[in-house]
Amino acid sequence: MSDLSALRDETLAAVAAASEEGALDAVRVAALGKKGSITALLAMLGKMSPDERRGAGAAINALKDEVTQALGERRALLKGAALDARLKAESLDVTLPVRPAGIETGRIHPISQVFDEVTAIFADMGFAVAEGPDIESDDYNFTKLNFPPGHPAREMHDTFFFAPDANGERKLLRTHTSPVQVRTMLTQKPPIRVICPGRTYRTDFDQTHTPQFHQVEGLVIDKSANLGNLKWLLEEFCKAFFEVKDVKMRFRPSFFPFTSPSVEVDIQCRRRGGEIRFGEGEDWLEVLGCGMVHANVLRNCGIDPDEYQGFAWGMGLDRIAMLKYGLPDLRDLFDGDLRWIRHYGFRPLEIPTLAGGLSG
Ligand code: 2NL
Repeated sequence: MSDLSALRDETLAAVAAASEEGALDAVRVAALGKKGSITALLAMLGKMSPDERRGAGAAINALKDEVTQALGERRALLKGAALDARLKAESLDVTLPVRPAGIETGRIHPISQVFDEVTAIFADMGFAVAEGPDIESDDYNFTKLNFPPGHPAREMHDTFFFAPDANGERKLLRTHTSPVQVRTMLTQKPPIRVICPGRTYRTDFDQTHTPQFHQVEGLVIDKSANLGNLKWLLEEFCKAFFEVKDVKMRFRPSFFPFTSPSVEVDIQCRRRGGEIRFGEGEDWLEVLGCGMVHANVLRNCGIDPDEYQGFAWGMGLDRIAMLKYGLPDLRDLFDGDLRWIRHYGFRPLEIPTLAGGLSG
């Protein structure tokens, strides 16, 4: 029994000496683990006579209980001490200013803002938004749109072509968003009312052109869609977009392969210094092109021109963004300069709606 009392003193001393939970666990394993000293004593009970077992069993079990309890108490103590130490070390200065979140410092690019504004205006008039791929076939970008074979616009002029594939097909970067309308006509039955905003590409780079730019086109196909409807629609659009009560617009005859008749649209403005005002003045500013969809285009896209007719329009977003927000240089739109976006960008939560105001 003196063995037992030595083991008791030794084990309890080890428990008391353990200074962190890992060390305490090592003491537990050494005493009560599979190969522990107390476990070994308990295993010996099986080999004793019933008399011996009665005396020794009680003493060994009492030792086991005492050690188990000591371990539990020591563990609770160490846990508390560890928490106290962490709380001391990780003190937090709650008086420091809060770091601003991305939602406050991030900015919406003026092009994205104008996309959202244009979408809000046409959505309000019942238009859906359609999108398509930037890489297009010659067929959807040109042929279906009534560009005659050998037409200069489809040759190297202005178009980024890819190398021909195994079938000899030459893909390209769309030069306008019209192929999206082609896809819409091929897959949907009239009446159709869509706008197609997106990226477009032409091999042009100077003060007023970037090789990648942005367009919004619109398309209406119905039994009686006519130029009068188109005029009204564009007037409503310009008033809403430029946020003026009244605009004077001028419709000039023009040419596009995919419309007939074709029209270019100017709006009246006054330029003073670097500033432009719409709805007054004596200058004219070209804002978009439009027309009645050419019968060949309707036919090419599976629509019977004897039953349906339609109108379409297209405008450069970069240009109307510059006009509306007084952006001095087109190339700034594509530079990714943080100082510029902080000045000209829009707050993420001020989403344009007709009811709430477009530009806040
Ligand atoms: C401009 C002129 C225009 C269209 C685009 C179009 C599309 C189809 C059929 C007929 Cl699928 N027309 N789009 C029509 C007239 C003008 O864009 O100056 N854009 C910047």
